[in-house]
Amino acid sequence: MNRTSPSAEPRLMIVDDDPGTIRLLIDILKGMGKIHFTTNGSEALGMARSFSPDLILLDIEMPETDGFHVCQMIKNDPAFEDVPILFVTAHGDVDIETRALSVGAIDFIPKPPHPPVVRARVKNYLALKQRTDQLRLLTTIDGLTGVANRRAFDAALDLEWRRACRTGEPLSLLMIDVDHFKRFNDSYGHQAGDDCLRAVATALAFMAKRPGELVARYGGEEFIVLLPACNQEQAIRLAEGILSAVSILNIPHAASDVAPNVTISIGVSSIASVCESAHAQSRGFGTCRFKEVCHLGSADLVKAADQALYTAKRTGRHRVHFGVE
Ligand code: GH3
Ligand code: MG
Ligand code: MG
Ligand code: MG
Repeated sequence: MNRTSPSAEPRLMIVDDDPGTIRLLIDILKGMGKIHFTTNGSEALGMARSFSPDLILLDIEMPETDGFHVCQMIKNDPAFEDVPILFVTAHGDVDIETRALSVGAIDFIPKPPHPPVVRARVKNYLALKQRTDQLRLLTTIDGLTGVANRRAFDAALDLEWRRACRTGEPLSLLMIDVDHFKRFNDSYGHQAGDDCLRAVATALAFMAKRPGELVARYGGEEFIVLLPACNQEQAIRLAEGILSAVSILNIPHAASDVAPNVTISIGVSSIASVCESAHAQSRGFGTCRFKEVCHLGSADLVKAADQALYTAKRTGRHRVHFGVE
């Protein structure tokens, strides 16, 4: 996702087939941020994905892929939903302006660019982008632990579930619950309980940090980890690693009958096995053959992880469990 921290240097991207205009814009924008540019419209989406711009200046008239098309491609990717795109154009034509706004542009910069106007517009839209990022952060991050919140998890899970159904890639989940946490609060106090949750969340985030992996606080003392492109065996292996990582935090828990320190239990689920038990057929190799009739949804993956967690608890805690029994 493209989210700038308030202190980060803004990233500006210029797409224009005319090197002269690019040079001029770079000169005008000097000191306002880090600039990447391309003269080729068809390279714009790839550059946006690798550079994560905070703002894009886009030429309309370009050979092959014109600005409208580039704008549409970029705006189709949810990662760039909040990134302002300003069209740089010599046209004052109402139809062109309407079309540009309808494909997702936020404003225009007239050609030839007038330096004070360009700087003022860019400054305003960068400020807007920064405020949007801060709001996004507030609505997607769990205030206590700093990991993603339930809402952010639900959105990411929905996206990854659909992607996995489309591509046949594996997808796994870890549902994690702190063992005897009520007793921990009762023994050490709620404040210490909060510190413990923060430490556990940090350990989880440290362990699951491959691109696309997401650690979220699912509720009270429960966390969930989304593992795209990760099969059952890999998920179980990571879960075992997470179990050890929390143990070696060595947070004393005298009231636990599991261990002298804080431990967790983990339920693991994987899309292949959820689909297999529903369709009595293996999937995960190539695209799903049951797409038309499938009644499964991402909630089934969560339910399977939850059931596995329940078994992990019932069979002694401080363990990883996969499957219902
Ligand atoms: P189990 O091993 O079966 O999971 O037992 P448990 O005691 O951990 O589970 P239970 O659901 O009985 O208790 C969960 C406790 O987590 C109760 C609640 O006070 C505590 N808790 C939930 N959210 C927070 C929080 O934000 N901070 C603190 N300090 N405690 C919390
Ligand atoms: Mg041009
Ligand atoms: Mg619980
Ligand atoms: Mg618990």
